Amino acid sequence: MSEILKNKIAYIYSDDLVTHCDKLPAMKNRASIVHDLVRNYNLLSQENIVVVKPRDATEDELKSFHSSDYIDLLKSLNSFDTSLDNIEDNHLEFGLGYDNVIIENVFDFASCLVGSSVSAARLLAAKKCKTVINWFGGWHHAQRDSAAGFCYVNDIVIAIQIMSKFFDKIIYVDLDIHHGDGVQNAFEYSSKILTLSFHKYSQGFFPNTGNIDDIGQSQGKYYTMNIPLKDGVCDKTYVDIFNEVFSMVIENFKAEALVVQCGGDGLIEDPLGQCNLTLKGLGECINKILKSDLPTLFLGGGGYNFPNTARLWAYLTSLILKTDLSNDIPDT
Ligand code: V1S
Ligand code: CA
Ligand code: ZN
Repeated sequence: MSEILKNKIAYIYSDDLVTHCDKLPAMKNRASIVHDLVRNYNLLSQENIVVVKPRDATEDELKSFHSSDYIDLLKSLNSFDTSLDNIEDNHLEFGLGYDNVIIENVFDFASCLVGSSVSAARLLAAKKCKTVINWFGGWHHAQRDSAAGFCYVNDIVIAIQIMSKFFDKIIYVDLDIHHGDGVQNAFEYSSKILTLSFHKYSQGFFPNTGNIDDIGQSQGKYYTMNIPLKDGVCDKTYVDIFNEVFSMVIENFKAEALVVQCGGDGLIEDPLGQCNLTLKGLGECINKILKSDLPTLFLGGGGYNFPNTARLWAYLTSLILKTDLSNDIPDT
């Protein structure tokens, strides 16, 4: 296995993973659109990529971050009849309501989703691959005992926990236009995991956290970084700030690995983000990250203009593979 993967970039994919993600109410069919575009640009037949089928996460892996109460509730709701309107107060307490309605087979979804990023993290930890892409992961809002902001479980935290057993220091970079609150909260007491989120920070914008003064706690003080941005932020501002901050962090923190959440909701025409980033701007950030030449896990995240999100992730895949996208645009 390791010989086959040597020097290759792993692309995490399974039919089950896409089928589960396609059913998410806020992102209906987005996973298929993304995967179809990546595949039809022939990116998966490049010689330096290998498609890896992930395994499901175990209950212990889910509970390595989430509380037993929360995971046991998801398990008990696995065969919940979603056609009946019988939401209980208990469900709302665990964040299962407005943004995170109870979906069919919610526990199976959670194990499949977390399993995708756990599998990715294990490839990096075992040094089988230096770069892994999982566009179906990146659910940064889920908290220890609740769902939040379309995120049912936090695959990112669980992947970082696994990687941190093998890499002494890790930088988590969150390019999604929302604040990466769930990941920040999980590591705010740690000096080994530096979290860095770029996000829109304006009155009423979800999740309303990520002030520049939030810098971590206790031993983790100065290892939480927040870059709040104004409504409508454009490439020039975003990329200039990113370049300056990322260079400074790379020079001073001496990380051994990176985890990058590449949410596409900062792109122009995104109905939730309402900002003005382009593929070129986010691509420049990714190129800068690639220059650091560290083991890296690239994840998806938000992105509510589905065709544009698919364009972004197909383009980022081409940058990671160091190949040009064909001028023949696939029908998909
Ligand atoms: N912005 C926004 C938004 N839109 C929705 C939404 C829309 C239609 C629905 F049928 C259900 C929900 N929810 C929100 C935000 C959550 C945004 C999550 C972003 C996720 C990510 O891209 O970062 C990563 C995947 N939720 C809210 O604004 C929460 C409320 C605060 C709004 C008001 N209501 C009444 C309570 C919850
Ligand atoms: Ca962010
Ligand atoms: Zn987002």
